Amino acid sequence: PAPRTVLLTGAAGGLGTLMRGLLPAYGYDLRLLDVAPVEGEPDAITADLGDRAALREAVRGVDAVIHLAGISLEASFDKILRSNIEGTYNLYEAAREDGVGRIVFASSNHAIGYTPRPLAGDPLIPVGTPRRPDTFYGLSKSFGEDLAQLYWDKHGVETVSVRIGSCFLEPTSVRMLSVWMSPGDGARLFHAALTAEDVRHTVVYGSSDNTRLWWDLTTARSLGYDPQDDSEQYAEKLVAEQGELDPDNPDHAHLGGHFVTNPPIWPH
Ligand code: NAI
Ligand code: 15L
Repeated sequence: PAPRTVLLTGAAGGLGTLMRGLLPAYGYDLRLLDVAPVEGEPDAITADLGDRAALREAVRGVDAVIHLAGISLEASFDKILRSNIEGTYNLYEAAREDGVGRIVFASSNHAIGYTPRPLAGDPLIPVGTPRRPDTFYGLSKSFGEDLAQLYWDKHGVETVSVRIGSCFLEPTSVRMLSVWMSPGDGARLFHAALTAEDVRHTVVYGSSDNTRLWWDLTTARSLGYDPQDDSEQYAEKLVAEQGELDPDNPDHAHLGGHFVTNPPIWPH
């Protein structure tokens, strides 16, 4: 049966806020969790991913989890270790113990951020491309994908790992014209990831059907995802303001954009 009760971790964040607005229309009963208070949601669970007892309680009885909680940008290794690596492990353990069958994991394009972006005529990047994290943050997403594979192979917990591009109301850079996922398409993709059958561990790219797309949406479409949006309507304005991407600028030459050259943490 299709999942109804879904735990949404990271509910106070940008994407969590967009998704808790959009997903109830698909029939989900969302249980919200975040370490920060979730505005306007007095029933939300306030807990850190380090609190295993709270996670066990939070997953009790849910049909699935959308796991968005974590540090969403580059940070020190210690912080990434606690929230993204140990935190995601704690969440998977709680899910396994409670028999939760499906997790949708917010991975990121930064798991493959050092991959050169395709130039005109190059093939789209497949999901099987070798991982090339651009930051400790991207490394933690690479870990999350491997953790998901382990929990499928060893424990039968299914995951769709969504390598999200940029999910914001509108694209704000020329790079984002390639990687943007509209909030509406984000909700469509999460719904597909929650309801598709036999996903085992499936890795998908999370974006709209952008004219300037860099990656292959085949695995996302195989879940039933049918994107409706394209960033191209924003292209004229953004290109006029910022110019086209320069292949000689490393920030423009890799999928991960400025994450490849701007780790604010070295030396440490
Ligand atoms: P965000 O930073 O706005 O939200 C993350 C939320 O997680 C915050 O509300 C924060 O309080 C919570 N959180 C952080 N550490 C926690 C912990 N230890 N315990 C409990 N809660 C914790 O990030 P955003 O943009 O909403 O992203 C959500 C997820 O999607 C993140 O995992 C991010 O890495 C991933 N993602 C987002 C993209 C985007 O375009 N928004 C792109 C690629 C990945
Ligand atoms: C991410 O993984 C970040 O969480 C998000 O804030 C954006 O920076 C996005 O990637 C991106 O690549 O634009």
